[in-house]
Amino acid sequence: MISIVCTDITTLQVDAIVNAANTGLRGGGGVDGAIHRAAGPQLQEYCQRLNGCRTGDAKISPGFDLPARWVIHAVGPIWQGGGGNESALLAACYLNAFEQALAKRVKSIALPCISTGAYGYPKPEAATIALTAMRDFESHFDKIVACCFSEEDAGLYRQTLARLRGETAG
Ligand code: AR6
Repeated sequence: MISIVCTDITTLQVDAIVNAANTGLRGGGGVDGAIHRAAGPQLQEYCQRLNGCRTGDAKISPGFDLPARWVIHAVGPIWQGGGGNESALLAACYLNAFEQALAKRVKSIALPCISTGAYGYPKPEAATIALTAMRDFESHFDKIVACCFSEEDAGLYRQTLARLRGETAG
């Protein structure tokens, strides 16, 4: 089941939340900053030992002080106009985040709109990639939460999900 919510991802009671991280896993602004603040300093210490993460890939850590047991740090591409393989990298980032979750037997997972903040990915295209990946993995989880951070983003996600479902219906 995919549900679309508009909230702070750090508050969600799920097995794993996904972070929109950078290749150095150094923490930063946006959702990354919020996750590090809520998880506490142990998260930064743990991440320093993970040797970074390539764009399109994902690494997992404990959630420390978060309600979520795990944090999956996924690194989305920086938008460069579309000619830098960004769409494949964004799709890979969701796929690898789900693979990390499955390896830990995660049943409920929440994901932010990766790359659409500081990294500048156009939101409609990013929503299609994100929700296509969520649909591909839907049957492996009890619950997939698409965690938007504005009502506008949540509306776009609802519209996009309805369109994708319509395209495959019948
Ligand atoms: N809960 C859910 N979503 C959030 C939250 C939150 N607490 N805060 C922001 N968002 P961004 P990126 C949304 O910039 O574009 C960091 O510095 C936000 O509205 O967090 O992948 C990293 O360290 C947007 O829709 O991530 C990297 O350097 C979405 O999260 C870089 O930014 C992603 O925005 C990654 O950039």
